[in-house]
Amino acid sequence: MPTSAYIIAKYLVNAGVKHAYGIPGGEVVAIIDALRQNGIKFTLVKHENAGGFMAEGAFHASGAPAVLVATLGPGVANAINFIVNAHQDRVPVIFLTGCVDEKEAMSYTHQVFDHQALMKPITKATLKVADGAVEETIDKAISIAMDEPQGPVHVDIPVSLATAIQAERRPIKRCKPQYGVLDASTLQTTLAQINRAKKPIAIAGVGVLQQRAESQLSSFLRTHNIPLITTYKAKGILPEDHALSLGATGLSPKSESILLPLVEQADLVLLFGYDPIEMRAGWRNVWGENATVLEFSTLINTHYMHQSSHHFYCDLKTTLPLLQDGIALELPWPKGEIQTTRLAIQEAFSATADWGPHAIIKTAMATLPENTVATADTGAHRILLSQIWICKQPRTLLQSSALCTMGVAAPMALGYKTIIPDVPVVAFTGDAGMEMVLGDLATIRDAKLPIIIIVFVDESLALIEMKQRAMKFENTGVDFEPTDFVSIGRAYGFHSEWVEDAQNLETELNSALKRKNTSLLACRFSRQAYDGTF
Ligand SMILES: Cc1ncc(C[n+]2csc(CCOP(=O)(O)OP(=O)(O)O)c2C)c(N)n1
Repeated sequence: MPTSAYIIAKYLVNAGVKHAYGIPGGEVVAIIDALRQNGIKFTLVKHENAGGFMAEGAFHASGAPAVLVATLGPGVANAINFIVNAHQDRVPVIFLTGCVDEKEAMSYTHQVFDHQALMKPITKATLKVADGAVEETIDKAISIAMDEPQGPVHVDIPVSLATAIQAERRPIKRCKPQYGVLDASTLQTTLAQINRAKKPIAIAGVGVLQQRAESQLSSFLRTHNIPLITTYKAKGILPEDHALSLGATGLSPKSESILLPLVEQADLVLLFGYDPIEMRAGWRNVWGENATVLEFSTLINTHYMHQSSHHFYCDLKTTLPLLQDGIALELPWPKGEIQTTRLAIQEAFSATADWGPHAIIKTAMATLPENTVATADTGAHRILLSQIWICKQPRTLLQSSALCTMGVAAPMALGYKTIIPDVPVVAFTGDAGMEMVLGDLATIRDAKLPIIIIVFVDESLALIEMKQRAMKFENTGVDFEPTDFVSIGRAYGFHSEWVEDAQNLETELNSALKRKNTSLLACRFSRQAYDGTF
């Protein structure tokens, strides 16, 4: 007869989970052992937050929900930032925590607080496992996490229930809901609306990835010559060097100044899985008053960032092929506006100096193989990177683009590499973001997997410093003393070097690709090097 913990682990295995991350405490040892018994590898991390981002990296590589385990009290509290990120960035997470038994909590207070009250506003659901309903609890948790929009679900497991034997029951088989498809008359109206367009534009977001509908969208756009803008998460749905790709946007004022005027001119805006949580305020109600806006997504519009003419709550994989025939657009944007816009973007983001953030990104892009998967941290480096890093495939640049938290790049890179070790994985991080997660360099060491970490060393919170300067404030709380990243990297057994020119970076990257251990390349440049770049 299985224990509750065993049943939980079994359901996770059935959902495709192979790895879990976290830090044990006495209250979760039974859960960790049940994971082990079911073949789920548990990785000990140094901070629950970083562990969460490793789990997220594993999700991007596998499609199975991310699993983070934390002990009661401080373990739960340490994971908050990751959980909020998963909520905003639409990452399916099962957050397993231990808690004291209800009877115990009546007269015992050490480390005890109300986990569920803390979790309620930052998760899709917070569940406490109930005796006799373990299957329902864990199956519900997985379903809620994986249903769109995907997100985190917290599962609190009372200590004595984890080891309690549960009666054998028939496994639950939830019927996955099928979204509606366009009926014949709606389809005709939609095709007619699309056919009337002279200046159509498509915008795609994370929903396309959640539905794994990128190839259907790409062939729809190619068939009808419709140009595409993506959010940062949806980069690569069309190869970004394709003539119809207008690249990605979200946090760069420069890119907005070029793209927003184009979108304002569009007479047809097609939104595919577009979630404006990644966008700046300039994208609020940007389309022209007379534009037809057709939205295809499963995101209920409670955000009010925009309104559409029709919102189809539908399955993209089955809907998009319906739009493949019956559309015959004359050459859209006949005055060459798309080509002009592409050139303007290229011009706006062209190199300004032989060395600096721009040269680092361009050199990495030219040197690393095409199948490289990159992660980016948060800060000035990330905005520039998201604008100029060309993704030819989706899910090849991973980042926190809704919550925009720091300390994600190196952990996420490790999580991804754990699932797909053959793919080169590079983490781009600012120096402050790196220092936020230094402890988890030890987890990277222990994993014995070769990732490449590129640190943008400018001894500055560059993004905030730029904003501070633009507001004519004095530099306060944004500059810091030099850190010897190379010695730190070497202390963890990595190959670590200072890099101060593009040629050397190319050489180091080529060697890093052949190495069996992690490489940390500390790319040093002067402060204020991002001025005018994005
Ligand atoms: C956890 C967290 N704390 C603070 C911020 C605010 N913030 C955004 S960017 C940034 C600067 C990051 O500095 P660094 O990692 O050196 O990157 P850079 O901007 O220099 O590229 C800060 C502090 C944040 N987004 N996340």
